[in-house]
Amino acid sequence: MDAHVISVLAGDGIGIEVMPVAMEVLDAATRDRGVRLEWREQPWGSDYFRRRGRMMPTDAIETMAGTDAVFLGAVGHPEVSDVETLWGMLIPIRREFDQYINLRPVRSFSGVRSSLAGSPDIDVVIVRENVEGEYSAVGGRSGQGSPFEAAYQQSVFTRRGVERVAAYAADVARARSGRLVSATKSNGIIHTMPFWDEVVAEVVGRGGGVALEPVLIDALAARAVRAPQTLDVIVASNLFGDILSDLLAGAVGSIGIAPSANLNPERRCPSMFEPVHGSAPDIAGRGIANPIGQIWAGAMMLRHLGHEEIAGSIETAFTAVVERGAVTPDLGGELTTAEVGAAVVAELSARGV
Ligand code: GGG
Repeated sequence: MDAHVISVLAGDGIGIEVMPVAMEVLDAATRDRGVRLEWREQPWGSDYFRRRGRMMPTDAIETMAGTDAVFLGAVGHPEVSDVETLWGMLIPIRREFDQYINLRPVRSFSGVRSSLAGSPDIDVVIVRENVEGEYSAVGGRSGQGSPFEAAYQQSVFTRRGVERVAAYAADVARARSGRLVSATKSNGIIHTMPFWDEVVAEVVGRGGGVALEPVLIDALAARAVRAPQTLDVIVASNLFGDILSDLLAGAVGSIGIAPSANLNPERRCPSMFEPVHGSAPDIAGRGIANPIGQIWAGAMMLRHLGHEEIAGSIETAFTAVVERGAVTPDLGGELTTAEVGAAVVAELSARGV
């Protein structure tokens, strides 16, 4: 029996609703296949913050370090500052565990109406730098209360940080079409972005076998809407990668489908798997959140843990469910979160899993 201990952080809002559904799907897919998932559920998040004044206990990282992976739902609450929720939970986990790659696949599903005219076929992998860049704690404010008040935010791009994300993205591109688009803005951001361009070109050129195309982020946003079928693998900084992945997921039809993997490729620390969506307070508590992003993130987790075949069977099952229209309202359906989960479990069973 191959056993894995998983830290489960359902978090806030719809995270609490999609997480148990995804756990059920993963349990169903692994049962009888020689894999046992031992879930360690943690009550951390905004409710914990309101009771204890912090999103997670001080020894949270140490606690999770002893587990094989982190499965995260969503963080964010209308009554708690976004700075607390992100910098008190999501960002420290990414940084403490050096999860420097954020892998975000986005693809079309037949039968799911794209938000774009002509329903272009989208199949893109975004490789987002995940621990530095524009997400930086360096900065501050001055002149509060005066007309000269100002805020400063210092982006930090290190050679090592850019090199390792570029190398990872080049490997992903090599395994796919051999084409890699690098999101840049070196005409407007005149220090970090020319540095990004130089280092990405050096690393990709050194490895060979990849056609690199730097594209300004504004033009890339337009291209993602106008001609997403021309994109295959994109390497992007922390902020640009975050925005582009939401944009492309929205273009496919719903951000509720999109998964992401926060990876420590060297496996020195646990990696973390989460849907791209946030806590969605507007629909939280209604049982209608789309669980596919969380389920797909779970499949990515199993693949990372060495269970390629099981991951593939989950992906095949939820694809069949989505493509026959058994979906939540964000995709035009009428099913609840639990009903979509049950449909995926039934599909696994029908396929002999
Ligand atoms: N699924 C985790 C979550 O709640 N993400 C929302 C969010 O704001 N993420 C920011 C980021 O990925 O940098």
